[in-house]
Amino acid sequence: MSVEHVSVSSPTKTFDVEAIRKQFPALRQEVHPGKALVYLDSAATALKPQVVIDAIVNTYAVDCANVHRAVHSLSQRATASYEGARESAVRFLNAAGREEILFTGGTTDGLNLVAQAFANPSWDRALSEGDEVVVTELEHHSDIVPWQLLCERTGATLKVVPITDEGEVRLEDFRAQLSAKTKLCAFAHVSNSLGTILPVAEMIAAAHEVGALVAIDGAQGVVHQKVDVRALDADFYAFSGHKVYGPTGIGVLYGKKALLDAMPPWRGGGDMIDRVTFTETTWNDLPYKFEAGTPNIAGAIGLGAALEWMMGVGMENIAAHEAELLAYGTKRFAELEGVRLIGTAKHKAGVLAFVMDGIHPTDAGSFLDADGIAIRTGHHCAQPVMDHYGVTGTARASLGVYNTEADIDALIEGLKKVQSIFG
Ligand code: 7TS
Repeated sequence: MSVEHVSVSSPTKTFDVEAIRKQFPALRQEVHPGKALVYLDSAATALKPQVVIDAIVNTYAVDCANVHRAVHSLSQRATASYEGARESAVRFLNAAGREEILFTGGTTDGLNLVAQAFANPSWDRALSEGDEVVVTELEHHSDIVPWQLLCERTGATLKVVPITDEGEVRLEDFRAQLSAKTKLCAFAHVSNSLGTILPVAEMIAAAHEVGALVAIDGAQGVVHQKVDVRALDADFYAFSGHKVYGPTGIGVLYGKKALLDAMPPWRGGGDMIDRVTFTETTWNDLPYKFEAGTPNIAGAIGLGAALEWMMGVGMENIAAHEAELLAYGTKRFAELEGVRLIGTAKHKAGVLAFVMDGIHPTDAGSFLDADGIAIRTGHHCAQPVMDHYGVTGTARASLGVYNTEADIDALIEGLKKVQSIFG
């Protein structure tokens, strides 16, 4: 339903944010009497357009059946929608085909799937003592801890690329950690705590030069710009449905077909097998080898609707709109005395993280909430980033496609009010 409401007459202009906003029912609420919602927490989870909600409701209300199992019409329809969602993800990422798109529980789940494979000695890429895994200092915990667990299990060593004080990852610092020992590199496309856009194409090429494979944490990467996994030459690319205007509990792991073919499955169960006997069990074809059990059917269908919705709005339009807002927000923050932006990389996506002199981020967040303004405060699951800046947490406003300059103005006025309360 939604895309025809969006007037897009050229790649970057006549993007109608008011028409977009009308499609998000959550934006119609007052959080407190007289306080309309100003939602600036999309990096944690994005609001959902009606078209996504409708797709989920329809799955449970009408096409309520298991997939890949029955000949009856409901199951056929559910299966067609579920596999249609996979096709949407193929186009969204420009994957080579449906075998390369695995439905997962989200980014965390996808990265753990990759980590499990590298810990499994039945894969010839499995790690062992002396091997190295390279991550960066700005990773989300879900792109740190799976690799720590992997190293613990295999005897491999975790190496960390430091960030600069602007929150950038410099290519020469990344290269300095690479050697013939490097078997796997894992890094974010976009940092959730700083907004930094990493030079992923160059980093992937450098990792490949030493023969390492690369897993990209794309949780924030797919939100703000068009991602082409083949142009990037990513080996694995994980993202979550709930950050791309889709449901929670669903995500995608892209993997190159040749790698997924060779990788052992992680979870055993229904759907992932070809033939089961007590002497030998063989695996189903891709992508099902990695999708054991009844999947999150409504989640996948909702995610498919979300990806179609984003592509309908136009990734270029989304990127241009958010870049304008980020520039506006950065300029307005400069007006505030005693407020320091954390994360000032040259290439940045829609995150404005900050600390305030003498005011705890949680206090700032609570006072803003009283005015209906939703931001996130805390360590943002990136404690090493907080350690880098010597803070326990920050306040973070993060942008989505539905945000406006008025939202930024409300935030700035709200922060001025907080400052006046704290004297
Ligand atoms: N990687 C990055 C860069 C993220 O931003 C997040 C979630 C994850 C991984 C994990 O995603 P999940 O869907 O599997 O949980 N980031 C945030 C955030 O910034 N605030 O809340 C969740």
